[in-house]
Amino acid sequence: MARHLITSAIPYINGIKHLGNLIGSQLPADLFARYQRARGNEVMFICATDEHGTPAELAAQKAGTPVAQYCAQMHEVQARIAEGFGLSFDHFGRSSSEQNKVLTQHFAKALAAQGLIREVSEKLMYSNADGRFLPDRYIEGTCPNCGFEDARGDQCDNCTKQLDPVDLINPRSVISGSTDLEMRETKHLFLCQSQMKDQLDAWIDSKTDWPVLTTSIAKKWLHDGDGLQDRGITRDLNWGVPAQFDGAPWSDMDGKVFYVWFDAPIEYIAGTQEWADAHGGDWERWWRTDRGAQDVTYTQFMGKDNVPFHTLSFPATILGSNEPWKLVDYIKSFNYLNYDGGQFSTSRGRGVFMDQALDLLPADYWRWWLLSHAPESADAEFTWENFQVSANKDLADVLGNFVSRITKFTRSKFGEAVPQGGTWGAPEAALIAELTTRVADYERLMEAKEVRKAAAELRAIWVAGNEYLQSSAPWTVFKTDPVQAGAIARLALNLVRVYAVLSAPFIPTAAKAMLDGMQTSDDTWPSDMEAALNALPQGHAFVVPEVLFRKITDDERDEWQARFAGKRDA
Ligand code: B3M
Ligand code: ZN
Repeated sequence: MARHLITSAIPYINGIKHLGNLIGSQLPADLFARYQRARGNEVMFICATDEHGTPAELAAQKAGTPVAQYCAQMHEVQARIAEGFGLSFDHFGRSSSEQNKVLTQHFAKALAAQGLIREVSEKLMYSNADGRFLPDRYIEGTCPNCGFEDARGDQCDNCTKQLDPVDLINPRSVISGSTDLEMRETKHLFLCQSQMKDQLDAWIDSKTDWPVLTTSIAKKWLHDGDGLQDRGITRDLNWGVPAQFDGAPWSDMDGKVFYVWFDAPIEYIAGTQEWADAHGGDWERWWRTDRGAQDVTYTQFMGKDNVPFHTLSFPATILGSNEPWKLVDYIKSFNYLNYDGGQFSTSRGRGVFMDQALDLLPADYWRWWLLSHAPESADAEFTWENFQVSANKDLADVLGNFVSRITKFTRSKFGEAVPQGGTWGAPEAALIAELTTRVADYERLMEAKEVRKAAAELRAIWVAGNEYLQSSAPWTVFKTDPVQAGAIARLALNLVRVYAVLSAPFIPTAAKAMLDGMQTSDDTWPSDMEAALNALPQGHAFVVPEVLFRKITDDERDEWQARFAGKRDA
């Protein structure tokens, strides 16, 4: 039994995420976690809310709620929505946890012990209009690398280059828009990443199986321009992990906290500790290579904007500590999902957000469309036409129709039990051969985290069953040879169970309904197709499930398209 540690990038606490965020990390991570569990492997699937930093502080201020209370409430909101989407985290943690505070301070200390922390007195941007130092994300200006005018102080969203606010041309405060900014002296801790450049470079080079999207971003940042710079890992803020603590190897850091991007990935580990503390489990066997984690395969999922932090910054923390922590084995990254000819926009209410999606349709519709159109090789686009066609064809016409047709036919001719008698011949052998090949391919694609291609293969597996049913036409055969019609129905009913098992990582709710309909809890993976198609024996009782997927009407499509177009859209 293999052991899989799986993490999704942890969503910021402020606000509810849109479908583009969902397909960029949490949903594909869930697909992989569900698949590995279905294969009988041991899985630890961790996600959390990313609660520190200015975005949380400002959102709380805007909501008129103390920041700790705001985070607690928003965590509950996000946890509920995640549950609604069937995201099967073993633990959905919080980066503001005590565990993460202790661990973040531990890492800072360990890095200092390795000579990798420098204390730097530097001048930072102070906004006179706002009466505060401006964190990186609250300064915008023109990117010195590509000329993009809305680059943030920490990163350019256009060329993905990590930035320092001082690099920006014509900087302005995001809070007030003020350009009355001045540089003021303040002391901060710097992580000496530059000393680790060669080590990180060699490590990235060794990852020949990683997606090009992941390695190209990492390489670009390692080698473009100034390369890997030392980075400030503290900020002048109140909300966060305090940079001054008992046993800290520095002083005068009161009133400062660690940078949110320093503590956020550490929450992957701390989240596992939170899980262990809640369940009495052992977190070290997932994270400490001196405690069993050398046998773990660790896969991370994230959008492309998060890649530099996961290929360079977080590994610098892990490697730099010189302690036996588990490093990531595979980083699966995603391009962006656009919305109907533009971008999702939180401020303009453009596009579908996670809570709204669940109000419209059950999670499986969204899961199927998003995963089967995952932005892997390029950016992808959500359109309502495409969503409607995909749901109506794949889910209603192909899968749903197969299940409803065979269960209703059998009930009407044989009653609600798997028919007896009859034998399988050449058409059945051909179907079994095709399914065997396709399932092997599906397994290969799922292992490779080729999300879109795996979805296409699953769809082909559904189509194969439909075509078999169509061409073997038990409703016609029944008129002359009822026993043979029963043999066909027996295979097709067993195929409903097989489809439930194979489809569960994509559409868990429908898969459950299919198993319930077949009145079985046997979710054995169909490694031997012939055996799998005999799992439900002759005489086994079933019931006709409710309609699995209703069709989306043209009126609904048009109404939704108008509703989510964005309030201030021209
Ligand atoms: N919260 C950014 C995001 O939600 C950030 C990810 C942290 S992963 C450690 O896209
Ligand atoms: Zn740029």
